[in-house]
Amino acid sequence: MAHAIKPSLDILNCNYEGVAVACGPKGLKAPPQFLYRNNGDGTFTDVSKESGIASFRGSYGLAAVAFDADEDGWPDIYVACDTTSSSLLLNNLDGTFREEGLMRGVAISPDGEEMAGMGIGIGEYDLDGHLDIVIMNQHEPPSLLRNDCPKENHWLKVRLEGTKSNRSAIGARVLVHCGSKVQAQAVLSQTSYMSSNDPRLHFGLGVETTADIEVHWPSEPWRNIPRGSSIGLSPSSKEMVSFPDALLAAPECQQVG
Ligand SMILES: [Ca+2]
Ligand SMILES: [Ca+2]
Repeated sequence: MAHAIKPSLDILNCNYEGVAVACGPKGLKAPPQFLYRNNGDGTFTDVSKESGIASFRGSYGLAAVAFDADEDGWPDIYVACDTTSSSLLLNNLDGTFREEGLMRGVAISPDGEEMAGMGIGIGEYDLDGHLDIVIMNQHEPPSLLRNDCPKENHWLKVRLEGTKSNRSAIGARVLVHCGSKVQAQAVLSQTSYMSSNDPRLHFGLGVETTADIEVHWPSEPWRNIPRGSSIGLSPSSKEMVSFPDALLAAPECQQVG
């Protein structure tokens, strides 16, 4: 902040309707971005440098959402930035990321303007199987970005409906075992700044055609959910799975919700 522009009526972005205020993002030093890896024991490790995330500089990142943009089975990250180009960080499958926002058409407006991206919502508006993006922009209409994913990777959607847990299944966590990997997603009421994702969870499977689904419902103690409560699937390629939690209760699981 020592080098930040001071409030002034004479400087753009430093006054509001004739009153000198703290300057907007322009003029402030663009901060680095961070990625923390979950250690699985309640702690996190800062992997910003080795993942390449820390090298993406020059933008005012405001909201970030992880989703599998190309359905290769590896999560990517979209970052909506304030007054600067937004970023799409694609997963290199080795713990690092590359930035392809401009190349993929999600960095700036169709007019070539940098937007003030705030909240992000990921979901499906056209049901073509590819996750689309809605961005809430400040002082501008929202942007709807259709995903024209060219690859024929397989995917799986999971829609949960609670009967003992809450009906929207908020708080449920889904693990998809596919090939040698495990993907984890949770049903949340919000996923970004004043925004939320499609409640249907979307998992990219890459070339895999089978998957096991393991659901941890909020009404069940985690320790009582055995691996055997998973449902094994053999989707031909792309499949929507919809089921209530009652179908997933293994006999030895005692529902408490
Ligand atoms: Ca991906
Ligand atoms: Ca779509």
